[in-house]
Amino acid sequence: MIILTTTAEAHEHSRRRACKRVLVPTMGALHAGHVSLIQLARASAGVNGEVVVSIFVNPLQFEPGSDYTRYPRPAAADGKVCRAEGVDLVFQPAANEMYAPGRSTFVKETSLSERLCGGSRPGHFRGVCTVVAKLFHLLAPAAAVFGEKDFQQLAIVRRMVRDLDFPIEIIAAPTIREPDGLALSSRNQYLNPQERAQAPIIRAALLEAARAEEKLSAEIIERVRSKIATAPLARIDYAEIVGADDLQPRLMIEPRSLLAVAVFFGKTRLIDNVLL
Ligand code: PAJ
Repeated sequence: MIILTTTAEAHEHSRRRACKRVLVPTMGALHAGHVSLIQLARASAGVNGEVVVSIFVNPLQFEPGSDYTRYPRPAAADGKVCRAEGVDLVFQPAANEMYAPGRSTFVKETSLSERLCGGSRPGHFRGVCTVVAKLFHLLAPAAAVFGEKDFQQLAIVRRMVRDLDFPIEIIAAPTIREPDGLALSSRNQYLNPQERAQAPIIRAALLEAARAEEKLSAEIIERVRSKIATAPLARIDYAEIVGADDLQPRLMIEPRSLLAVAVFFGKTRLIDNVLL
């Protein structure tokens, strides 16, 4: 396994290799969700292809005062996971390697980014698009894998790829969960035992909504809100029903309606979604 840490090396490597390269962008603290993405990347790249994992805690997508400094960075454990999964190349740059001082160019998607997580985390998706565009340039993959847990991120990356003509196939990966339904996330380790015990209410509420007979979005959302409210430590950031492709609100449940929620447990914000 090759480990590269500078943008110059990444450019040089991308120019030299001709096989099918598939990228899995991550912020590290790798868990079984990330592993499932790596395995999809291998399936897409084939045995002769190259699976690349980027590990970079991107300062640009963290709002001021959030968890950027305390975000977990278990470099040795992440290296082990990548080796065990047969990853060919890890790109793990330092923050000052990716961002020159005085940077003034960003990539901003201006429609899908406005609602949901974009509403509560202004600037977040501009940071995501900017770093993903840079990774696409640096590593020049034929395909890249993104998780459906971050459904809005996936939709925005697809839009960016279309709008800016990146010759890159975007592969969507299903959400991997704990046995009790909680979606795996690097942030789950922030939860204290009481919060962790209550967090599966999110998935339970989404599944109940998916089974419900109601056709009016407002009624379904009310159901979700009252179910989540039964967990005393939960505080809802948003619960919305949108079209899965345009991420615009839907008054009625239609084919490809997406129910997306963000819920705080203490300072930890968890997201999840389900197609209705
Ligand atoms: P990170 O949170 O590390 O997630 C990396 C990838 O793993 C994303 O595509 C995410 O959707 C996926 N993922 C996370 N949890 C998952 C789960 N439980 N099941 C399946 N996939 C899961 O998302 C980011 O990093 C960053 O925003 C990034 C795209 C790397 C840009 O900085």
